[in-house]
Order: sequence, then C-alpha cells, then structure tokens
Amino acid sequence: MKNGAEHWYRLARNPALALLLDYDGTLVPTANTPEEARPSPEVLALLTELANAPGVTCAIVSGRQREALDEMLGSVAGLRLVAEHGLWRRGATSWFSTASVDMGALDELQTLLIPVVDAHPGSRIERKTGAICVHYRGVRRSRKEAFVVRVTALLEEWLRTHPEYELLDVIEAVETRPRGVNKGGAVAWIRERAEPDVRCIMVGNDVTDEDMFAAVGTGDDGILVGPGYRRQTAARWHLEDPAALHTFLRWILAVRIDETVQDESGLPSPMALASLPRQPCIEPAPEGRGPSLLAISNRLPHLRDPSCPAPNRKQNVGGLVSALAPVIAERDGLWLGWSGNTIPGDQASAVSRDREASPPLAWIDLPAVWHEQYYNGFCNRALWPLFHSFPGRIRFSDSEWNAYAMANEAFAEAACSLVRPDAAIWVHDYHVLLVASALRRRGHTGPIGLFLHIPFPGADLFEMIPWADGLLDALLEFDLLGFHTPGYVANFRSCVARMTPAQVSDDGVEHRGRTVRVAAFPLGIIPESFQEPADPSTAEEIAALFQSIGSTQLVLGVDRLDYTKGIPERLLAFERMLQLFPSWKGRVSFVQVSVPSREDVPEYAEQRQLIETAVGRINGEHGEAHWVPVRYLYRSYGRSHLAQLYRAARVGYITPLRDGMNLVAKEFVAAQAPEDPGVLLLSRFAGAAVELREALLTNPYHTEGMARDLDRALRMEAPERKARHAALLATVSRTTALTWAADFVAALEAVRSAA
Ligand code: ADQ
Repeated sequence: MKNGAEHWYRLARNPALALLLDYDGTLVPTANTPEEARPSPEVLALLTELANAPGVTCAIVSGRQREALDEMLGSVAGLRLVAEHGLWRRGATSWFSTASVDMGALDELQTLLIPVVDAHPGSRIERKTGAICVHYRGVRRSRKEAFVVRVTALLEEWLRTHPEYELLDVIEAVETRPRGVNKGGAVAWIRERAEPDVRCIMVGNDVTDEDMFAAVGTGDDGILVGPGYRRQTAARWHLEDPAALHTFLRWILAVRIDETVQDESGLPSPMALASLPRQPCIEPAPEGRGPSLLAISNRLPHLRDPSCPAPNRKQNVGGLVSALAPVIAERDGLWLGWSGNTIPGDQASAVSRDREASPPLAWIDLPAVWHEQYYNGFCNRALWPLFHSFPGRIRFSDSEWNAYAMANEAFAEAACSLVRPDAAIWVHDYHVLLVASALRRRGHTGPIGLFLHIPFPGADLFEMIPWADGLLDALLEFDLLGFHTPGYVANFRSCVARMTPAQVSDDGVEHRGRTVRVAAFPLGIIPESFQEPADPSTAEEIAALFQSIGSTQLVLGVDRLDYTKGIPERLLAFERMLQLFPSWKGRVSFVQVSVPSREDVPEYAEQRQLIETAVGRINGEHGEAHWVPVRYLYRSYGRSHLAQLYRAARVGYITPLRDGMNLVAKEFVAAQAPEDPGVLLLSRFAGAAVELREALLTNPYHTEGMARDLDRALRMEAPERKARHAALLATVSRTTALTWAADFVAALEAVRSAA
C-alpha cells in the first residue's frame, strides 16, 4: 500500500463519517459569475448517494446565500447546508440563523460602498442577509490594487464603530460579516448531529475554509483543492481540482460499500492526494542571528497578502514605506505591527510572520476592546489632539490609558520573540511611546529609537496628561528620540527640564547614568516619484476633472480628512477671497481632495459634515450656471493621479492648523513643472514650513489674512514663482525620505558603538 493510502482507508471506513464540502472552487469549478457555477447532474447524483450512505453525514459549507444553495442543491435529500460561512444552517428541513444581524448597520455600509463600486467597473456588491461581500474579480488589473486599498480602508473605518463585525479575505473579494461566525462553527454543529466517534473530512479551497481545517479533531483530516497550496494552510492534503474531488468522493463511496476494494490505482484513491508540508504562520522565537533591525509601528506598510489568513490588506504605500523598506532589507530586518485584525477576549494573539513580504513583516492581532480603547481612545482622543494643540478636543480615561499600556506591552512581547536582545529597534509614532520601557523590562539591551511623526507639544500642554510623568519617564528609556523639527526637540527638552530630574545637555538628556540623544530628522519624500510622466491608465479620470473646471485657475487642497488639517478654515478663506476680490469669480476653482480617515471617531464625522455643509453653502451662494467654485472629492488617489493634480494646480493650498511635517507640501513642490510652477501657500503651523521658507506662508486662524495671501498667490508672476520654486525644489531634493531613514539608522547604530 502506498504512502497515505492506509490512513484514507481507515478514515473512509470509519462507521460514522462526516464530509464537509465547500462549494465554489471545491465542489464546482469557479466561474465568471456565481450563476454559472452550477452543479452538474452527476455531481447532484454523487451528493445524493453520499448524503444517504449509511453512517455518512454530508454537508455543503458555503459563503453563498441560503436561496442560492436551496436553488442549486435543495433537491438533494438528506444533504445538510450551511450558508453565509455559518450564519445560516439548514437541518433536516428548515433554515435557522446562528447570530443576530443589524440590518440597519449593513444598509449603512452598503450606502458607503456603492459610490466606490460604481466608480470601478467590474466590481460588485453582493448583499447577503448577514454580510456584504465586495467582489473585484472583474476590475481591471491596473486598478485592482487601488480598489482593494480603498475598499479595505472604508471597511476598516466602518468596523471601528461596528466591532461586532469582522473582515474576511475571500478569493477576489472582501467580505464583512458578523464576528465569530465562520465555517469552524459548522464543524461543531455537524459533529453534534452525527453519530458518536464521527470522523470528519473537511474539503475547501478558500481562505475561509481555513476555519474548517483548523477545527480538525483527532482522526479528522482536511483537504485543500486547487492551487491554494501556495498559501499557508492547516490542511494536510491536496487535490488538484473539483474533478479530482469528485473522483475521491466516489472512491469513498466505493470503499464504504465494498470492504474488499483494494485497488488504489484503478479506483479513485487517496493517492491522488499529496501531503503538504506544514507551514505554520506562527513561528518560534529566533535562534541564532535573527533580524538585526526591527521597525515597530501600529500600522504595517501592508501589501495584500493572500498567503496567510491572518493579516489585513491595508496598503500604505508612501515615502515612509519606500524609505524604510530598503533600510530594513539591507539589514536583513523586519517590520512588526498590528495586523489590522481584532480578536475577541483580552489577550493579543501570538506573533505571526511573513518572511517573503518586502519588507519582511510580523504582526499581532489585538483584542477588539483594546483597539477601541487604545487606538480610537487614548491615541486618537487624547494624544492626537493634545500633541496637535487642540486641548478642547482631549478626552482622558483611565481604562483607555490602561489599554494603551497593554497594547504597548503586547508589541514589546512580540518584539522580544522576534529579535535578539541586542538588536536595534526603530519605533514609530505616538501609538507606541511606552514600548522602550516595556522592552527594557524584558531585558532588551540593544539600541531603541523613536521617531515621532506628529508635533511634540510645549510643556504647558504636555502637563495636561494625567500620566505625563510616566510617559516622559518611558520616553527616556529610548536611546534616540527623533522629531521633525528643532521646535519639537525644544518642546521635548523643556518638558524634561520642567518635569523630571534628568539633565538636559546640548544634544540630549542625561538620565539614570545614560544619554538619550534627542534630535531633529525632518522627513522628506522621494521627489522622483512625483515627477514621472502620467500613467496613461489614470489619464481619463483626471481629464474628466480638468474638463469640469475648464480654463479656471486651480487651487488645490489634498489631505487626510482631519480637523488638524484646517479644511473648514481653508474653505472660509477661499470664500472670503471671492468677497474681497470678486474679479476672481468665474476664474478660479478650488478642488479639495480628502482621504477618509477615522470616521468612527465622532469629531471626524462632524468634521466631514462641517466641510460638506460649507462646500454646499459656498457653491450655492457664489456659483453660477457655468462655474462651480468648490469641488470636494472625498476619496483617495494614487500617486500618479496626485502628481497630475499637483502639476495642474496654480496654488497648492496647504493650510493645516498644526501638522508634524506635512508631506503633501513637499509632494506639491516636487511635482511642479519648473518652467511654469504653481505657488505653495503653506500654513506656518506645518512642520514643513521650517524648511520650505520660500513658500508663501500663511496663518490659517486669520481668515482675511489667508484670503489676501491666496489672492497674492494667484496673482504671482512667473519670475517670482520660478525663483521660489527653484529654492523649494532644492530643499525637497536635498532631504528626502531616503536620507532621513539612512540618517536615523546611522544615529541609532552610533548609539550602539558609543555604548
Ligand atoms: P498625515 O497626517 O497623514 O501624516 P501628510 O504628511 O500630509 O499627513 O501625509 C499624507 C500622505 O497621504 C501624503 O503622502 C499624501 O500624498 C497622501 N494623501 C493625502 N491625501 C490623499 C488623497 N486624497 N489621495 C491619496 N493620497 C493622499 C502624519 C503626520 C504628518 C507627517 C507624516 C509623516 O500627521 O505631519 O508629515 O505623518 O511623518
């Protein structure tokens, strides 16, 4: 008998046997449309035989809706059906649901998704009773990635206010469904209904089938169908395609009916299966060398990773990622962050890892309750407004601070399992300020640096934090603290001087016998990436926008939608400009592009409302039949799109009330045509204003002043525009994202040498 055959004979002949079969891509081949993926009469006959064979329980466990399963398979007597990944189960006769569903919430989500899907031919929304599945198989390849990023971002924002739902990565689709409802539950259900000592065989092809594979008990087994074996899977066996599965199922029937069947070659046999090497997602702590540089941030620079069921699909391609990725790669490093997934309970998950990603990634899932309290809570309702000088928006809560501390401990715990104690660690941003102290408590001795991407406030503000002393103390456990500007460095030093016994020296802080180096490392962009010729695939969409603004001068704002960006103030100043200088009426168009952000935090939803109301009012009061003064686009654009928009703008209207750096300002400069550049009208409260002195600096708190500055920018003659732009471009080209990353890592490594 060949390898594995004995195992399958034993399993197939077990007195009680349950077969749990996924439908699409497993029992029937995947088709272009769901309607085309139908069972043949032979398959129906096979299922009927299986469902009625003595001792056999046969179930179809699918993501499809009840109606579809009823329609295609309802005629098979005795067949159990599980729809919507386990939300619905059909027993002997009728369907019942396993979770309650908030239809209103799903309606609301559907409304949010419709414009995105409408803008992407080839995508479609499948509304299920308890879930919404967005399919993108038909989206043009060049637009698919951007579509996935956009949809995932929207879904993730929505999930923050709907923690009872979760995201599911399906082949060529993404689904939002009630948390905890998955195909694994169906295994338990079938087991309860089958005879005692039942053995289960789970067969599937999709990531959603992993929940079934993970539910195997002693004596059960899982089979993966199709090319999914290239991903990490808990299944131990493999079948080529649905046809091979049919052969295998016939073999099971034959073996059960006829005890003497022995011919593995002639009969369908388990020898069609190839044993898969196990590739666990979760890896043990490193032995030997391990990565020498670990980056830690809340969000990963995540590229869609179909190879593992766990991580999220958020893609975050920007200067930061482009800068860090080579630095990490050169040092054989790793990037650790939150997966984007939340889990029930009160413990972070074990760390998982993808060595093949570029850069290599590691991640943990966080409990949903921490995510709400740590991320939406302490990070975004306390630290974010406080560090941006919005004291009126701050909200402190003990439980949110505790969740923040626990999340930081979880990142530190994960980090220790990934790198040696002497590895260099580069931590990013305000979500993980306590990580160095948590690492030190675990015995990490290597250099640890922090780069803060947002401003550092003055001592009067910082002192408002109830846990200010502890936070400062934890910051002094880093070896290197990097900020965007010398002003933030000065603020940090003044906090230390006022609130701790540490000694502030020329380039750092002396504390507990150690020196903490504190310095400005202004982050830049990769200028060339905004200077490439327009991608032809993006041209039509932008052309339509340009056509709509006609020959008017373009004033452009581009931001994440955030109250720190000063968008309502910008709108008011634009309107004031039209009142003060009415000759601009009909000759200028303001296009504001806002990427959705943190919509579940009430202030962000309010901000959106405020902006939309202001846009409607301005257009209503000032617009004319042939001229719409303001166009508001609530969406994200790819880099090539953005570059075209920047290049077409006469004024880059970038006026945050406070901003750590503001990379949009630098991107705008990089994208200009040197022979006829636009003018950068920049808030003096953006960190970028420190370097970009030749921009026209403005005060966004002063509506009339900003209106006059906008008029001046629009009137600026070519020689002045060119001179300013040349100086700005020199600055943007000198300090780039790449020099920033290299400088920071060199400084971090210098700490090690000094030690
Ligand atoms: P952000 O607050 O996100 O970053 P910013 O620096 O301007 O602000 O970066 C935004 C990025 O998003 C830019 O690369 C821009 O191209 C992109 N973006 C903005 N609107 C977009 C749109 N509609 N479509 C597509 N892309 C869009 C935080 C801090 C900043 C700091 C950065 C980096 O708040 O102060 O500069 O980190 O440290």
